[in-house]
Amino acid sequence: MSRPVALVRAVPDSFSDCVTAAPPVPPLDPVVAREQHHCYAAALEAGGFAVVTIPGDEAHPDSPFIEDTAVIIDDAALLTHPGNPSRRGEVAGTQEALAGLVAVERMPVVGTLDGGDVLQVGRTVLIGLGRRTDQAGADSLEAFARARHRSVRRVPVRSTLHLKSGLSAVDDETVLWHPAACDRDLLDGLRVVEVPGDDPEAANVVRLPDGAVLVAAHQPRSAELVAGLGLRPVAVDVSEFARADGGLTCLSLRMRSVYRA
Ligand code: CIR
Repeated sequence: MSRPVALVRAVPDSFSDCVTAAPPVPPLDPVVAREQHHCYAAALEAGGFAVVTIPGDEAHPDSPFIEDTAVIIDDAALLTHPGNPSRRGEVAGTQEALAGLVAVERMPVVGTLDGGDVLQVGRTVLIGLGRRTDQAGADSLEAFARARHRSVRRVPVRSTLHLKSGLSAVDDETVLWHPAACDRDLLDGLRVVEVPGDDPEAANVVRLPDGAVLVAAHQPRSAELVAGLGLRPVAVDVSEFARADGGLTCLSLRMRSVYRA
């Protein structure tokens, strides 16, 4: 049986040197992260993805956050130019892994774009403008998305690292939204479920092909909201990645139109 592909990137020993807004105490532990990453990949697989794992990259501690390095629309990928210069070298590994799966395009090195700022809901692509993605980066993605008949909206990010740090989709029209991510008015036309509380990451979930929704175990609010929508939450512990400022979505590149046995 063929299933949509999800690409993940293994945790390197250097994971303890990830870029973080504040130094994590205690320091990040690559062994814990690796264990959690394994469970994350298993949950994607159980939910209907064919998971492809590429090796970790010791030179790039943040490389497990593979979502930031490419945006996939249909059967094509746009390689990004990440906003944090220390992460730009991650893109080569993603490029190599995607080569056999999708048509790959590279954006010009003017402007910055992180995949974590790109939310696809139905045929709409929301591009967050903030700490990691600028207008020139958004221009590249907009051209790529419009060529694939998507409508595009630019959304200033309020205070989260990425747009998706506080906004994600549970189906083709419904989003979980935390006010720290963006202005609610910019989500006009979508069904918006507000996530209460102090932690925007509770709004970061992953849709699984079988219809269930992956939620972070340390964010019980996500599971409640997802269940309230009549969907089945599947919890996975990604707390070590949260300490590195990452959420569930950033740990994989999901290709809904690319199938593999
Ligand atoms: C970074 O600061 O770039 C990483 N430590 C975390 C990236 C998380 N990515 C994401 O939310 N899309």
